[in-house]
Amino acid sequence: MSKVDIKVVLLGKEYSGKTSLVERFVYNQFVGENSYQNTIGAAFGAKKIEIGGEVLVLGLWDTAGSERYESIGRIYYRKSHAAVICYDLTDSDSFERVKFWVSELMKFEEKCLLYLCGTKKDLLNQDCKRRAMDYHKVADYAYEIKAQVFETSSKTGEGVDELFYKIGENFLQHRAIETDENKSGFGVFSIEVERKNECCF
Ligand SMILES: Nc1nc2c(ncn2[C@@H]2O[C@H](COP(=O)(O)OP(=O)(O)OP(=O)(O)O)[C@@H](O)[C@H]2O)c(=O)[nH]1
Ligand SMILES: [Mg+2]
Repeated sequence: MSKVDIKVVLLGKEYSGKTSLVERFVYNQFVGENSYQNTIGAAFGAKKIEIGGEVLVLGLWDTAGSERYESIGRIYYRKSHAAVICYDLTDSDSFERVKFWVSELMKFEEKCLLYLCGTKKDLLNQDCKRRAMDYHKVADYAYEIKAQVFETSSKTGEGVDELFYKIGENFLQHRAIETDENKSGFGVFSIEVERKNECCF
């Protein structure tokens, strides 16, 4: 595999589904709810994607969610183009951890684009009462911090490609704007965050 074009870090509470998200995207597999193995330190996966005829390599740094490894998370988010901050849609505590990583990134890695990812959507499809995080509340918070929101299931694959292809598209938009800035000598990059009207339960 050629060099990494887009550095993506996955952050979030332990058990929030980061490794499963990477496994679904990179290998198109889901090992199963009964075989949880917490990540120790961090793991790496990579995948080529094609957008508008251009091939890009996404490098995915899957960090350990356990607070024991917090300082390691910090090493991995440095110089990331994008951070996917995961929370479990059935666990409201996991969203508290999202806020922690958002404030870290906003302080120390201003250029990193933020993607909030609600995981385990299939569990809500089975039983909508299990939703612990209201989509609209998350969307309002995301709007404030200029992040984008996705809801995914690594079990069924729902929303997973959509998330990573969006990261690829935003990277290309960013690069195009930076090239223009170099020509004109000024300009500030930002991604226009849309407010999606998703159905919530
Ligand atoms: N039903 C369902 N279970 C999921 C999904 N994603 C992850 N899980 C399960 O949730 C548990 C934790 O998933 P992991 O992907 O290992 O979580 P993690 O965030 O990498 O955890 P740490 O490495 O400890 O930080 C595992 O039992 C997974 O099988 C999903 O989309 N649907
Ligand atoms: Mg893991």
